[in-house]
Amino acid sequence: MSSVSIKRLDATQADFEQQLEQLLAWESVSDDKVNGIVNEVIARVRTEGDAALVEYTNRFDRTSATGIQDLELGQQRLQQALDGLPAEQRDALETAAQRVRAYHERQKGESWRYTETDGTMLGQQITPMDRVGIYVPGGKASYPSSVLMNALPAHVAGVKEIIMVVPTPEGVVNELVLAAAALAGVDRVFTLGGAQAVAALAYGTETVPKVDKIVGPGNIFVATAKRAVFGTVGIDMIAGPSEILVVCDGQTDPDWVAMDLFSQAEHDEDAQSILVCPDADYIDQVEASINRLLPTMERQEIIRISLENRAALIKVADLEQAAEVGNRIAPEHLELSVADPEALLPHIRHAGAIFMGRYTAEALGDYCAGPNHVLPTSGTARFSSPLGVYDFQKRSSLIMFSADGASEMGKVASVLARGESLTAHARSAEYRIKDKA
Ligand code: HSO
Ligand code: ZN
Repeated sequence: MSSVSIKRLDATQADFEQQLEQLLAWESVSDDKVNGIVNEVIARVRTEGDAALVEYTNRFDRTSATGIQDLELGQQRLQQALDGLPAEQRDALETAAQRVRAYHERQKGESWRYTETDGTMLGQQITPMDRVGIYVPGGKASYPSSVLMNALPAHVAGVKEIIMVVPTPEGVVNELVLAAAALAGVDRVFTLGGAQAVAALAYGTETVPKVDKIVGPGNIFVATAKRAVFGTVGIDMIAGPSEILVVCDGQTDPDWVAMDLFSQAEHDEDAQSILVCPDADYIDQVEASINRLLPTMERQEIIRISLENRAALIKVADLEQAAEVGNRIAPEHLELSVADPEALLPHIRHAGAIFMGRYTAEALGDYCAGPNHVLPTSGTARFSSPLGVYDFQKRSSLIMFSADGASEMGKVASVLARGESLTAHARSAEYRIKDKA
């Protein structure tokens, strides 16, 4: 088997920035043909409801549902999936769920208020969304861990009803996905997928309830449909391919680092794995590990394509420069595989999740550390955050004026309203001014 050819970059060279830009170039495709199909599917689900869902599902997922009742799995079925798991899998899933729940409990927003000296009260009230939809992909990217990561924060936020949709091509259901749904407090599950599932959640049908927000990853049809219904409902981010950036001081076992790079490369051919290190000899060692270990990997074809297309081994002057490169990339996952991660942490500004120290394999974060594995990708960690409880809560402002407060602020509002030529605003405020001159 030929050795893997991985790009080498050197951050101390003048053309580094240009090379980095090329390496990071990634565009989420928007396709006219896909847009056309998705718009038609959405329109038909809106007008024909359940009947369109049954027809599309039978056509696209090659099922033979006779009515919408064949496309819903009840709580009993979820419980049966959980009860049917081998003890080892059930224990692992329960441990993961418990840790993810505990971590997210700490994210719950607190309502607050304060009172001014004249008795005026101001504040902010936090409330959960009423109902959310979780899209779970079918086929190769159907991850039970993602069911936990999407549903548990909604549950912790206090969302009243969580609706899950998951396509079951040829009618094949994933027992672990159903078991995870049972553990995470999902209320209803429909075996729907694609744009038709997104449309059903966004607009509601006779049977599928309309939700307030849709989260969860999906293929290009799902992503396009989510974009199309945004505004009618809220959506989470549109996720790009998985990424890992390992910053290493050259002292970690190179096999560990090679496997950490594989762990995200195995997700798909477009995933991006990058090593940044000040030690050129160590980079050679990791490359040797990659070449030795790759033939032992079940998903070696995917890993090879991902590494050859999008991976890089980057030499830097020192760890501080490694942190700078990390900030420039703003990766989904950043491993600080160094002796003193705390010392490096203050230099890190942009990353979805930061894995500190040699023992902290990113894979632990994917399953059971506790923090969410739904993270900003493609450099969006510059301005966005992991999925969390706060994505399922809203804030309402609270304002209660005392008579004195209304009088004082009435004067201010009146002046500003007249400046905007909005006389009703001005007079509404002025009615409440005491001792009008
Ligand atoms: N690493 C993925 C999540 C995942 N990994 C699920 C394994 N299962 C998010 O980038
Ligand atoms: Zn992963």
